[in-house]
Amino acid sequence: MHVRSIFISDVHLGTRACQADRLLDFLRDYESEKLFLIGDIIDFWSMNRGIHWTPAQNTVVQKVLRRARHGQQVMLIPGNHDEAMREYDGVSFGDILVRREHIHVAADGKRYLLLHGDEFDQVTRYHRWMAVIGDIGYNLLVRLNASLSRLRRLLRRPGYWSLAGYAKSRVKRAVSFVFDFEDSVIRAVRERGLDGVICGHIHSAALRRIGNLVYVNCGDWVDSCTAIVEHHDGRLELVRAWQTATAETAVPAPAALVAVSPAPTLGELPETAIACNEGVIQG
Ligand SMILES: [Mn+2]
Repeated sequence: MHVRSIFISDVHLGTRACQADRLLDFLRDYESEKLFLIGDIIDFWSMNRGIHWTPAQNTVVQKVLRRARHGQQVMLIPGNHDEAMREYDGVSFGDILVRREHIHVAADGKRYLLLHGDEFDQVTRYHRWMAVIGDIGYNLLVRLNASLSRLRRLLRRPGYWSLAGYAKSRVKRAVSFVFDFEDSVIRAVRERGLDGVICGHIHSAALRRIGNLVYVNCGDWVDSCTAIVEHHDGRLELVRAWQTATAETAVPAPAALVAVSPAPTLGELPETAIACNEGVIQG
């Protein structure tokens, strides 16, 4: 498929978690005029602790360089895991332009702020709890807690300490973290008079209207394997690579794709968050 632009973030090359094969499949399926790499592409942070570099990750780099060489506009907006690159704002490396942030004008004239997003993150560490502890995890914790209480009685420790309660407070902070993040990003975009934002960082793909603005998050390539594409008419679409890989052979393609127009309205929460609210967070 040929699209106008591709937006990807949080690839985390150099780590074991990086799903380079999935990304290669996606890049094979989607050709574009412009390619925007929106941060945490190479994970220098974790590479300090040890490098996990596979042939597939090498191929990702080669494919990106090749696109730039063949006249595609390729831009790298560094994230917090590749923040060393931020010193090179405005510098081109092998036809890849590095920018701190960028205003992308879509084919329909809409103006989107492109930035990684860690600038708006107050509590980076907590959001992973959201993925780790769903309601299944919560039930598990409750059971684990029963054994823990027995142990505490055995050790004659006074009082009652709830592991699940502790985790619950953490999840609560995680969920509010995601919405705080979106709120502050959207506020910044509104102040600048733009139509929307395309960011990454929180590993939570999204494409929805918030008021009169569009909030777009590219997701990641360590877990969800998602990207945003802009069609030639300016329409944005969230592509989930897990589904596009099979779309050609078996499943009808449109089911895998979510377009911007029927996106949920302001106030509606993503399903995961609703599940969290019902299952876990009850005060
Ligand atoms: Mn990040």
